Amino acid sequence: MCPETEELKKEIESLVKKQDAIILAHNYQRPSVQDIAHHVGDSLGLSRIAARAESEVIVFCGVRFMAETASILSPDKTVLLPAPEAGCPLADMATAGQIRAWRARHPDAMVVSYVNTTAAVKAESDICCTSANACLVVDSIGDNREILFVPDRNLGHYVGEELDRELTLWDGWCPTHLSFSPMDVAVCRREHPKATLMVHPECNPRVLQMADKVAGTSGMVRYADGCSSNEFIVGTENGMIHRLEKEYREKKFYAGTEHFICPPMKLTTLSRIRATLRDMKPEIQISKETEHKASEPLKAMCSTGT
Ligand code: CIZ
Repeated sequence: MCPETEELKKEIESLVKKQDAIILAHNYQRPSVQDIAHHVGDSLGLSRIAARAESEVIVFCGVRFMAETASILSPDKTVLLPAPEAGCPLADMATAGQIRAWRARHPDAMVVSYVNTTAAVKAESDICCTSANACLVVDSIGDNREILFVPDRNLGHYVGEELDRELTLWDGWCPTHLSFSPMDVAVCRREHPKATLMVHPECNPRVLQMADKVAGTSGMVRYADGCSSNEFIVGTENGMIHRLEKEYREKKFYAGTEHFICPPMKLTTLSRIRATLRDMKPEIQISKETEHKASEPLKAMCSTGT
């Protein structure tokens, strides 16, 4: 490690103590950020850790909707987002006004929103889900209710296929996951014939059909642990490879494609974390009304036992 990075890490450590903070990093963050974090995980797992933590200050290294979720679940804590411009293109494909209008056209339907939504969209939803629990959440809703699933059409399509149930899908997608094509799968399979292919449900349905395992990031960590295979092709953002390599040193992990990069996820750097802790900003601010309304679908999700 270069002396500058070493110095930065020391400064961050001492600021963490001074501010009584905890650093949470999403699985898609840069390796250097994952390495200084107290916890690395998926967005909901990290938000739950934030809510249980004794620290009053949460530095959330991820994109905005994730820090918002942490703030909604920890309304009395200070949640800081080192890269405030880090949006999520998928989350930004649905606005609260659009969801209100959609619901008005389907007055008897339930709105299920993937956690990759803004707080304002969550506030218009009945129940949230993650990539890990989407099937369980949808299955908890009576068969006679129409379901409006927002915003990821591929995750919604996957859930519909798994449950043999028709869902009305919002036409949103993750550009990073869609960049992994069936052709990339064919190339990886040729290069790593012994590897097991794990893919994220936000990928193209044709890619999902070619996979050995479909899972969100927390599911991939568990699957790599339990699976007898020693080699894996990782069909999600490349930050995940660092997490998996650290956890299972004896196994090999290959990127599905070198294009598997979410640019907003890479905006967080060690120097921005230092500045965030030093200045105690930028802080996530959500109006009390939105916070309250957005907490309801998150609570509804938790009450399904997932
Ligand atoms: O919710 C998350 O953390 C995301 C974006 C992905 C996943 O599958 O964990």
